[in-house]
Amino acid sequence: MRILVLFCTSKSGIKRFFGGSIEILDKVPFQHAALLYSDDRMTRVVESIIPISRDIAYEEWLNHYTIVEAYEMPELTPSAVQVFIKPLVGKPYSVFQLLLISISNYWGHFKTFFKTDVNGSQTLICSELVAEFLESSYDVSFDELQDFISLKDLREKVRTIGVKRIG
Ligand SMILES: [Ca+2]
Repeated sequence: MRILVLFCTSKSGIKRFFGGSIEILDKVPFQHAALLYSDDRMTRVVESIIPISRDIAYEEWLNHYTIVEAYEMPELTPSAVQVFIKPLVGKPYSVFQLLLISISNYWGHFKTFFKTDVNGSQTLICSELVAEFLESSYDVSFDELQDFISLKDLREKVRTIGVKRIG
């Protein structure tokens, strides 16, 4: 299956407002990350959003977002995709993690107080969902604790294994 990591902005005003603050804090030109998987029969997107993460048709997803950058990752077998995606769907969103990442963007030392994950895979944010998929599917690992992986961290890692298709 084809796998793409999508970096995007929201088409809705209120989300743009909140997303905009994330964008400034993270110093990246987008607010959200999602995972696209596709074969001859379908194209779907998995993403962590408020209130819970979901798996939706790409056409429907496009009603809500504009893609800023997209990176194609190495292909995976359909069974691998299903195994890795399933545990990431239906997980609550963690606004608390956004707060933690925002604080650490201003004060890097803040992160060193945390020796273990705050909530791990129990609750997610968008960058964390994609990062977790990449770690389980490819031979990559992030230096950050899972709960502190920002959009900026995610893009740096995606660029090392993916090929840019959009942006
Ligand atoms: Ca988490």
